Amino acid sequence: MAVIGTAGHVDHGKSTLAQALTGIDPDRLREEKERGLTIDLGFAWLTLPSGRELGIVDVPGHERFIKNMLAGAGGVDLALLVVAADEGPRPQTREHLAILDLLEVPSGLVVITKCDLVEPGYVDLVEEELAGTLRDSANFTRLDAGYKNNVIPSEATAHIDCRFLPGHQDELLDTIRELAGEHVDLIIDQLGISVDAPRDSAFVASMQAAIQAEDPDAALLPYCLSAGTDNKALEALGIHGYGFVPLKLPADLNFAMLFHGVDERVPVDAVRFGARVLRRLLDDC
Ligand SMILES: Nc1nc2c(ncn2[C@@H]2O[C@H](COP(=O)(O)OP(=O)(O)OP(=O)(O)O)[C@@H](O)[C@H]2O)c(=O)[nH]1
Ligand SMILES: [Mg+2]
Repeated sequence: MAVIGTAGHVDHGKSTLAQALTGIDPDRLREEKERGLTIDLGFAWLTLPSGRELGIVDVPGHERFIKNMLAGAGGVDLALLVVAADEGPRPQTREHLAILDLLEVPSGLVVITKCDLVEPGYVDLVEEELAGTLRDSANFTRLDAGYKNNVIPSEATAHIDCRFLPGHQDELLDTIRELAGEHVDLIIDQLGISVDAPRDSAFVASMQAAIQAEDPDAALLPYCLSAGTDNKALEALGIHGYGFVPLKLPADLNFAMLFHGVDERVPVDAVRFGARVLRRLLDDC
């Protein structure tokens, strides 16, 4: 029997998804039902229309029960990484993903839950954020070949801008080498590190206070940014960069799609908001 495992941050809807798929409530302990929180592993199963049997191991998301999650994730054939649309990726989303990676779970997919709690269009933003957070990326940015119209070029060069998740450098380079094949030389002309800035610091608390003074509903969340290249150079000098660019953007502006694109722009009001927040942050430092 193939086994599917859930994974993801606390309260993002893992058990609800397992129940929706199977009709079986995986939270079997009384305390779990009373608290609405998974503590220990839960199990559910279903038979696919093809007759194939599937088992589901439902894991807790709360960081206190990470040991139980670890026990459940070993040996699953496919992981369902559950991310709630109203919160996006949170610390245990990344932690569980790292565990699945470590345990070499062979395949997985991301399930976005609680789509009913957000405005239409917002799910697209969550999807884009997830793509940058969960995957390495490689984009062709420059292609050069030839010097004359009627001469076949003896050489062609493609520049690839790669962004790898922390710890994924070798894997990404191996994949590119394999895809390039034996007739293409891979030359690394610039190699940056993946940096991870500390979250429990007075500076982060100041950022939180500065943004909440201008927008009381705002929450400061850590996330994995596929940009912020300058921070790599600063990290070498012992300076942590946070990519803190506070902009209060209209819900219907898909900024992620405009970022470093041909028509990159934000409303003037968003910049004014950001200037006010940064002023507060500077005053506090
Ligand atoms: N509106 C809405 N609520 C949802 C959805 N999925 C889950 N919920 C609610 O979110 C809460 C948490 O759901 P759970 O399934 O217990 O979350 P979980 O990821 O299993 O939580 P832990 O196991 O404790 O990490 C419950 O009150 C669910 O009813 C959804 O798609 N829409
Ligand atoms: Mg649960």
